[in-house]
Amino acid sequence: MTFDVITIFPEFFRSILDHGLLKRATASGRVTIRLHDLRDYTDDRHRTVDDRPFGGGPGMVFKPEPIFRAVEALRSEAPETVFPVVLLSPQGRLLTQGVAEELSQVARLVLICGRYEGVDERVAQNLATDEISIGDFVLSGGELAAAVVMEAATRLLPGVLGNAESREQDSFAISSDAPAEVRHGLLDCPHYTRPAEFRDWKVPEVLLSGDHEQIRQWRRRQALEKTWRRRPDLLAHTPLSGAERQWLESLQCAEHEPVSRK
Ligand code: 9D3
Repeated sequence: MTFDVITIFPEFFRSILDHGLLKRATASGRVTIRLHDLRDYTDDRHRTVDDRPFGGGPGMVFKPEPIFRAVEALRSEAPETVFPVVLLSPQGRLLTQGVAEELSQVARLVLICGRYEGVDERVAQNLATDEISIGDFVLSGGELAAAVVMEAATRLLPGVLGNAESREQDSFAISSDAPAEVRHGLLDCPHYTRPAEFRDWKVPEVLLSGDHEQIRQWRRRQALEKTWRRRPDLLAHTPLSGAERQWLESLQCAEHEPVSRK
């Protein structure tokens, strides 16, 4: 898979490309990440990428010409192939695991990172094929969002993850052919490691018991309870057994966790 990132801050991506998953994926040749400096697609002496908004108002807006020129240069490299052009913007559809799975299916993805007050709307209307937001909070630009999209899509590519970090166990994984112990669409259960007692806080007895069926059931119930308390919205998509449904109903007398904790 190839990502083409269009940005005024190509250097911004160095640290994420030099560590962890994206480093491994690029080193093994499974992923290629090409960084394109938007200013290289300007045609004036000052390499201008932005201008004042028509109609007035604060801040600056990305001009359309350099962005169109950058994407069209990428298209002319491979005129016969079509690939999605994603504009990262607060107005986009929300990134979910499902969207990440969708994006990971394509061989090539262009990611346009905006800055300032925004990007000329003609980019969203006539150049981008998709517009994505990573959540309802304000960032200063699309670079972090592009990094998030690349990491989420890359870890879904065949051969990128080892068994130890198998994506089948991911909290938000949505594939349907997984073994029974996999907790789809649920938050994860708690994890513990040694020591069995730390500052008077003991690891739950069942995890030390060696009884794998009991452990499996405990983990499943912990995941269900945590999801019910913190993210009841996720349970709408979770297939539940009759026993699990009953057990959750017994929790209904208890309270959802308050928004602020401690
Ligand atoms: C404070 C400025 N806002 C006025 C209502 C609009 C605004 C413009 C540009 C807010 C953020 C940005 C820059 N953000 C992104 O480019 C962005 C983003 C985000 O802010 N949140 C979540 N996902 C994304 S993807 C790109």
